[in-house]
Amino acid sequence: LQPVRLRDYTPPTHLVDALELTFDLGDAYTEVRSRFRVRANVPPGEDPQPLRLHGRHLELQSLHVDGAPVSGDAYLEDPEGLTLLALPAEATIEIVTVIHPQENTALDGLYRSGGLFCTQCEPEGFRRITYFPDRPDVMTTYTVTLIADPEPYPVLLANGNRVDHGERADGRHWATWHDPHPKPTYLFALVAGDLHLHEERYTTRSGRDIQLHLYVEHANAGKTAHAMRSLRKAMAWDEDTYGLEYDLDTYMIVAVDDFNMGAMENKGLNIFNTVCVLADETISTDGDFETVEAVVAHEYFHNWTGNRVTCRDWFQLSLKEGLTVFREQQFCADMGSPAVKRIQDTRLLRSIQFPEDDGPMAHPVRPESYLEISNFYTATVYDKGAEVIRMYHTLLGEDGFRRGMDLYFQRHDGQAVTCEDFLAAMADANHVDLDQFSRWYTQAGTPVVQAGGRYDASTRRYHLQLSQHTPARPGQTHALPLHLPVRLGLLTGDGQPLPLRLPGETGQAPLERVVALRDASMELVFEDIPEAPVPSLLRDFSAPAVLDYAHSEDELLTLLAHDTDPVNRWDAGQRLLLNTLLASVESGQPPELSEPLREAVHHVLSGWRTDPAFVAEVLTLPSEDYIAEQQVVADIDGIHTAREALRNRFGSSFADAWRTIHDQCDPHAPGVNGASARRLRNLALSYLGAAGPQGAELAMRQYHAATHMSDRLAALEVLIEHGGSTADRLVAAFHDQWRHEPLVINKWLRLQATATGRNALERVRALTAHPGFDIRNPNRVRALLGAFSQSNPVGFHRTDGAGYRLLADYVVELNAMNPQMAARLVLPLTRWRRLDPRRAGHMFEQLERIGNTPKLSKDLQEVITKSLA
Ligand code: BAL
Ligand code: ZN
Repeated sequence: LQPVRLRDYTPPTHLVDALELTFDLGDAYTEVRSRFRVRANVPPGEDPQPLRLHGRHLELQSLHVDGAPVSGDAYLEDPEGLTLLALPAEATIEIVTVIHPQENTALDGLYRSGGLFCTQCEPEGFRRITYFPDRPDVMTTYTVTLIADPEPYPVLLANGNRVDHGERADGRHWATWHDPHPKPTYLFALVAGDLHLHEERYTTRSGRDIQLHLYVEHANAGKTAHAMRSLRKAMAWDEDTYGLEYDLDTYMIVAVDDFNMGAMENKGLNIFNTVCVLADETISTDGDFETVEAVVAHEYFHNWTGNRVTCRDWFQLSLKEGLTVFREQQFCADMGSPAVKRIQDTRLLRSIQFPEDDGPMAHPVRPESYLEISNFYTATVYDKGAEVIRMYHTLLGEDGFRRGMDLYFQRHDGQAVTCEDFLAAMADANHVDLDQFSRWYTQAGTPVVQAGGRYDASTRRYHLQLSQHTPARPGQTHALPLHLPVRLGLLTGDGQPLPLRLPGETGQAPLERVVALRDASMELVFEDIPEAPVPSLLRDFSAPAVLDYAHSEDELLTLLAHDTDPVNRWDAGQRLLLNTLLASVESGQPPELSEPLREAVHHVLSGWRTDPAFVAEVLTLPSEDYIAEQQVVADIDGIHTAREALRNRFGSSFADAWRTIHDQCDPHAPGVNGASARRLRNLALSYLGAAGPQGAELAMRQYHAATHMSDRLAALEVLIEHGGSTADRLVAAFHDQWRHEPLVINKWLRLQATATGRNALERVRALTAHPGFDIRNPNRVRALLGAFSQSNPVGFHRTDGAGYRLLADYVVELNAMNPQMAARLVLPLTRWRRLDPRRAGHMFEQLERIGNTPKLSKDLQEVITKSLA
C-alpha cells in the first residue's frame, strides 16, 4: 500500500459544474442515479487528461457520456474507482449504481441507523454512494431527489432548500432539494425516516428569517430544547463576534444513534450522534449539557470555517478543525467561565494530545502523508490545531485576529484552500511576518520551554532565560525553533504582581507581557525588581508546550494562592499534587501532604462559595494516566495505590470542609450556577467516599434523593467503588430503570468499565454479552471497551495481558465491520513502549496478532505498522 503524500498534490483534472442525484431508497437496495457536467481543468489548447472517479463497494449499472453508453475499453475499473480515458473537454456524465445501505456496518457513506437512512461522507464516504471525484477541491452545486415509501420514511431531507415534492402513481413519494452553495462531496447529506420535528425561527442581525429544524426519533421528542437553545446562542454569537450570518433559509439537525463521530457539519443538514444533541435533566449530566452546547455550536461555526471556505485536500484538515475548535472554545468561554474552560482545554491537551505527540502515531498539525485519512481526526489536528489558532490570537491580539479572519473570508469565500492561505491572511491583514510561525504546521512533537531565572540584587535586575527544543519524532530528527508566545508575569514572594519594565523603558510598566520566543534561546531582563521574584510562565497556557522550570514548593504555593492568572493558579496546585504523588510512587510510601500544602488546600476550600467550579478544578487530582506520562516507564500499580491513598487522605484530612460543602453547596440557591455547584458537591462526595463508610452512606442517601443525573451517577460511582455488595443491587436496578434510554445505558456501561477492583476485566467481558451492549453501535463500544482501555489503567493493564487480549478480540471483530472504530479502539495498545517489559511484551503480541488478521483494513494497517516499527 502506498501512502498519499502532501507533496504529490495536483489540482483536479476536471471541474464539475452541477450535480444531480436521484436516490431510490428501497428495502433491499438503493439505486443511485447521478448526472453531472465536467470541464477539463487544463489551459486552453492542452488535451484533457483521463478523469478519475472514486468509487468503492458500488455495483455499476450503466455509464453514459453525452447520452451514449461508454464502451468497456473507454474506461478502467478497479476496486477504488473508474478512470474515464478519453473525454472531450466538456461532457455530461450519467451513472447508475446500486448500493446496499442495509449491509453497511462501517457507518460510512449511506447506511441505516435504526429505522433511518442517513449518510456520513467526511472524509471519503461519498465514494461509497456513487462514482465521482471524491476530493474536497472539487466543488459543485447539488440537486438531490429522494424517492421512498411514505409510511416508513415520511421525512425526506437533503442539503439546501426543498424545491419540489410529490406522490408517484406507485404510492411512493419524493422530494427534491437544491443547495445553491457549491460544496465538496464530504458535505453532502441525506436523511429519510419517520422523525419528530422541533421547529423554531431565528431572525439574523440583517433581518433574514431562518427556520431551525431539529429532527429526532419520536421517543426523543422531549429532549431537544437544550440543543435548540444552544443553536440560537451560537448563531447570535457568530454574528456578534465575527459578523458571520447563516446563509440558507433552513438549518437542519438530525439525531441518529449509530454514528462514528460526534456530529457532522453537512451544509444546512447537520447529522448528529444522539449523544451530542439530546439532553434533559433526567437522563443527562451537566457534562452532557456542556457537550451538546459545544458540539451544536462547533457544527454551526463550520458553516463558515469549513463549508464556505473549505480544505483543498485532507492534509489541510486542521484548517477547518483547528479553527472551528478554537471558535467553539471562545464561544464556550463566553457562555460560562473562561478560566474553567481554559483549564479544561489545557488538561485535555496535556492528557490526550501530548501523549499522542509522544507516541508512534505522532504527526504535525498538517500531516505529510497518510494511508487512511480517517486515522487523522486526532487530538493533534483538532486540539493542537486549535492551540495554533489561539497563538495567532495571542500574538496579534483580538482586533488583529479579527482583521485576519475578515481578510481570510474576503479572499477565500467559496474556495478550497490551505493552511498557508490562512497564515497569509493573518500576516497580510496585520503587516507582520509569520513565516517562522508556519513551523507549527509542519513539525510534530511537543516543544519544551526551559526557563531559568537569576536575580541580581545589586542592579535590582531579574534575568530570565527562555529556551526551547522539540524532541525528535518519527521521521523528524531535527526540529527548528518555533515562533512561540510566552505570556508571563512576576510575583513577589508574598504574591504581589511586579511591573515588568524592560531596559530603557519609561512610563508605567505592564504587569503582564506576551514575549515572542523565536530563537532557540533568549534572555529577558526586567528592571527595578525589588526582590528575587516568582515567575509565572506560559500563563493561560499560551503555547502547547511543556514548561520546564524548577519552581520550589514555596514558589508553587505563592502562585497557587496569588497568581492573577487562574490557569497558572490551577497549574501550580496540580504541580504540587503531582510532586506529592510522584514522590509517593517512587518511595512506595503513602503520600505526605506537607503542612504548607495542607494549609493551601484549606485556603482553597475556604473560597468555595466564590467559584465552586474553579475550586473543583484545583482540587481534582491529576489522573492516573497523566501521572504515568511523567514517568519513563509507567508504574501502573504504584500510581493507582498512591493516588487512592491521596484520595483517602484528602477525604479524611479535610472531611469537615467536604461535609460543609456537601451540605451547603446548593445548586438551586439563587444566583448559583447549578452545574458548578453540583460539580464541587460531587467532588466532595467522592472524597468522603474514599475516606470511609460514612461517605458511602451519604452516597446512598444522595442516590435515592437525586433528581439530576449528575447527582445520581456521582453517587453510584462512589457506591460501586466503596459500597460493597449493595452496589450490585443498585447497578442492576439502575439498568432496569433506564433500559429504554440508550444514552443512559452508555453511562451505565462506562461506570462499570471504569470501576477498579480485582474483577474489572471479568465484569467488562460479561457486559459484552449483555443485551445493553452492541458491537455495531459505536457509542456502546466507546462506553464499554473504550472506557475500559483508556480510563481503567489497573484493570486494562493486568499483568497477565488479559485486558490486552480482550481489546484485541474486539479490534479484530471490528476490523471487518467498522474499520474506523477498530483503528480508534486499538490506540491504547500502541503505547506499549511506556510499559514494563512484561506488559509491553503482551501488548506487542496483541498488536502482532491484529496485524496478522486476514483482510486487515487500511485503517488498522497504518496504526499497527507504525506501532510496531
Ligand atoms: N468534521 C467532522 C466532525 C467535526 O469535526 O465537526
Ligand atoms: Zn469539526
